[in-house]
Amino acid sequence: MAIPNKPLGEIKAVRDPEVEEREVDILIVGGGMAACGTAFEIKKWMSEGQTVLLCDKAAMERSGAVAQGLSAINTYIGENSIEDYVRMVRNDLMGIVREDLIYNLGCHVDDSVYLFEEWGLPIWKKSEEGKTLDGKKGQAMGTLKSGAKAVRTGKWQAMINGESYKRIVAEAAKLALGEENILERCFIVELLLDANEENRIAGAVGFSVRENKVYIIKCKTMMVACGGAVNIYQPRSVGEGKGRAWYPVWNAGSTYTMCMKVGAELTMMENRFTPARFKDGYGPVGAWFLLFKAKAINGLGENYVASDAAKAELQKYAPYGTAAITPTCLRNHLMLFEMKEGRGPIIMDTVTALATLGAKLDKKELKHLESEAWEDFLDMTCGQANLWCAQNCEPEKLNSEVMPTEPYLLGSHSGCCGLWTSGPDLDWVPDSYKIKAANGKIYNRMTTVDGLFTAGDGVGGSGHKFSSGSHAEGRTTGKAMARYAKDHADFTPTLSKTKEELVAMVYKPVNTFLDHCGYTTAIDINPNYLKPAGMAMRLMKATHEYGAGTATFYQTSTKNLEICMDLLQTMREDCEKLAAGDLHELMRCWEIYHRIWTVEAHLRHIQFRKETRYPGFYYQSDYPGQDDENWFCFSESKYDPKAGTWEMFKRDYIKIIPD
Ligand code: SFD
Ligand code: AMP
Repeated sequence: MAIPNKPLGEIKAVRDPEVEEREVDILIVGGGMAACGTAFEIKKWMSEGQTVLLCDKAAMERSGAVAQGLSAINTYIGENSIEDYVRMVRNDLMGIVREDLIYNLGCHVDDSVYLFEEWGLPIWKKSEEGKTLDGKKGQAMGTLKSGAKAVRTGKWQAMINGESYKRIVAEAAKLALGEENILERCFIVELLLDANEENRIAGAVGFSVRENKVYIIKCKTMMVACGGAVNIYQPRSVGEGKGRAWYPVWNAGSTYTMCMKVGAELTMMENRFTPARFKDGYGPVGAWFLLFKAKAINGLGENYVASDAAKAELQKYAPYGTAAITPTCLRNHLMLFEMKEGRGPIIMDTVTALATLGAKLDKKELKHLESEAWEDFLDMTCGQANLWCAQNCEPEKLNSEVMPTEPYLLGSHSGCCGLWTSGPDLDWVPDSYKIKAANGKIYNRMTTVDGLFTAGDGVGGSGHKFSSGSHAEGRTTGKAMARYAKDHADFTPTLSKTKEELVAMVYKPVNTFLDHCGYTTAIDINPNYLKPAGMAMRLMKATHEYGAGTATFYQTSTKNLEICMDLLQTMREDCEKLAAGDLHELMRCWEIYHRIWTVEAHLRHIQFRKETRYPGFYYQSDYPGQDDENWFCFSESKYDPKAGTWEMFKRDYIKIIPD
C-alpha cells in the first residue's frame, strides 16, 4: 500500500518501533523492472488460497533504474534470431556467459515488449517509406505485435518515448498483484534461513522508512531483485553534484549482500560495468552512436577507433576484439588508451552527426531531429539536458566530451556479476547448470539456497537483458516460484531469531544514536558512533585508490587489493558503531552495510581471477592480458553464514550455441 510523502524534514527514529509480523507463501523483494515482471505474472500461476507480498524500499512508480524513464528498449529480438542474441552477449562479455539463461530470456523478452506497448508505452515505428515516426505518429502505424516495424538503433535496440516507462510498467504490476499485497517504503535488511531445515529460506526482516515500524515476514519462497550496486566507488561528480551517477544511486548492492549472507553462491562478481558516458551529466551514449551515427574523436580530432594503433590493440583481444561489434569493455579500453597516450579528451562529434543526418531533411524535419537529440536525455537522464543548458551547449553547434565513469556492479546491462542460478529444466541445458532443490526438482532462476530466487541485476553470468529482459526474467522467475510454493505447501517456515532479537538488530543504529547523541553538541561528531555519510566517504576513498577506481585509470594489483581488503575489514568492524537519528539515516546505515559486503565480494573475485579478462573495465597490473588456459571458466564464491568464512572456486563454462 502506498504511504503518503513525509512531512517537512526527516522522521525521527524512536527506541521502540511498532512490529508487524506477516506470513505469506511468496515474498517479492524489490519493485523494479524484474519485480514488476514477477508481480504481473505470478498470480496467474498461484493456486487458490496462496498469498503473496511485494516490498519495495521506494515507490514503485519511480523506483529502481528506470525511475527517470528510458529512451530505448535495449533488448528486442524482433526479426533477429535468439541464437544471434546469445552470440552477441557472449562476445560482448568476452566469452564467459551462461548461454542457457541468455537463450531462455531471449525466448520471452519480446512478449514483455508487446505488453509494454499494450499498456501505453509509445514505441517508435518506421513508416512504409522508412521514415522515423515517434509518439502518436508511431502508434498510428499499429503495434509491434501486429507486425509494425520498430525504429532500430543497433540490431537489438528499439527507440521509445519513455519518460513514463516505469509508471506504465508499475501500474500493470500493481493492478495484477493488488495494492493490498504491496508494501512500499519498506527496506529489507536481511534474509532469514529456516531454523529446522539446512539451506532453506524462511523469511526476511526490514523496516518502514516512513513510520517507526519493523516488518518480520515469513515465507515459503522469495525473490530478491533489488537491482545492482551504485556509489561503491568515488563518483566523478563532486560536491553538491555527488549524488549524480549513471545507474540508480539508491540501489546499494542489497541483492548481492542479502543473498550471499545466507550462503547463496555468487558468480563473476569481478565483472563490473564502467560505462562511457557524456562527461559530468552521465548521459548514455547508445542513441548517439547508433541512432545518430555519431563518431567519437580524440583531442586531435581523429577518428581514433579506425587508427592502426587501435586495430593493433584490438587484435590482442581476438576473437572478441576483432568481432564486427567491439565489446563494450574494449571500446572503453581504446578510449583509455588514447587518453594515456596524451591524445585525450574523447569527444562525441554531435555536430557532424546532426549535420550529416540533417542534410537530407527539410526544415521541419531538422527541428524534429534536434528535439529528438534533447529528448534522448530528457527521457532518461534529464541532468544531462540541464548540463547542456547550463553550458550553453547546442549539440548541433558544440561537441560534448565522453568519459568512462566510475564502476558499477550489475547483471542486467553490459555487465554480468550476480548470483549463480539454475537454468531451465530443459533437455539441452547441461546438468551442471541446473540446481536441484532438496525435493530433487529444478526451478528456473533459483539460487543455491532452497526457495531463494532472483532476476534482473541479480542473475549472474548473463548480461544484456536491460529493462525488457529484466521484466521478462522476473516473469520467468515468478512462474518458477509459484511452482515452488505449490510443491512446498506443507512447509512451515520457522525463524531461529526471536522477534526481540530481530528488532534489536534492525534498530541497532537508532539505539546507538539515542544512547550517545547527548555527549556532543555537533550531532554528526561523536566518539561513540559514526554516521553513514562518513562511512560512505571511507568506502569510496578505499575503492577509488586501491580497488581499480578512476584514480588509477582502473588499475589495481595484488598489493593494492590486500590493502583494500584490510580497509574493508576495519569498515565492517566499525559498522557496529553506525548511528541513525532518523529513518532516512537508518536506511543509509543499512545501505552502506550492504555496499561494503558487496565490494568485498567484488574484490575477492578480482583477487581470485588471476588475469585481466575485461580490459577497459579493470586491469590487474601483475596479471595483464587474458589467460584462457587457466581462466576460461566461471569464478565463484560462497560465504558460509555459520562459519563466517569464504570459499572461492571455479565452475566450467559450457558452450551451447555454436559460433
Ligand atoms: O541508455 C529494494 N537501463 C537500460 N535498459 C534499457 O532497456 N534501455 C536503456 O536505454 C537502458 N539504459 C539505462 C538503464 C538504466 C539507467 C539507470 C539509465 C539508462 C540511466 C538498464 C535497466 O534500467 C535495468 O537493466 C533494469 O532496470 C534492471 O532491473 P532490476 O529489476 O534488476 O533493477 P531495478 O529496476 O533497478 O529495481 C530494483 C528495485 O529494488 C528496490 N530495492 N527494495 C527493498 N529493500 C531493499 N533493500 C532494496 N534495495 C533496492 C528498488 O527500490 C527498486 O524497486 S542506457 O544506459 O542503455
Ligand atoms: P548505452 O547507451 O551505452 O548504455 O548503450 C545502449 C545500447 O547500445 C547497448 O545495447 C549498447 O551495447 C549499445 N551500444 C552503445 N554504444 C555502442 C557502440 N559504439 N557500438 C555498438 N553498440 C553500442
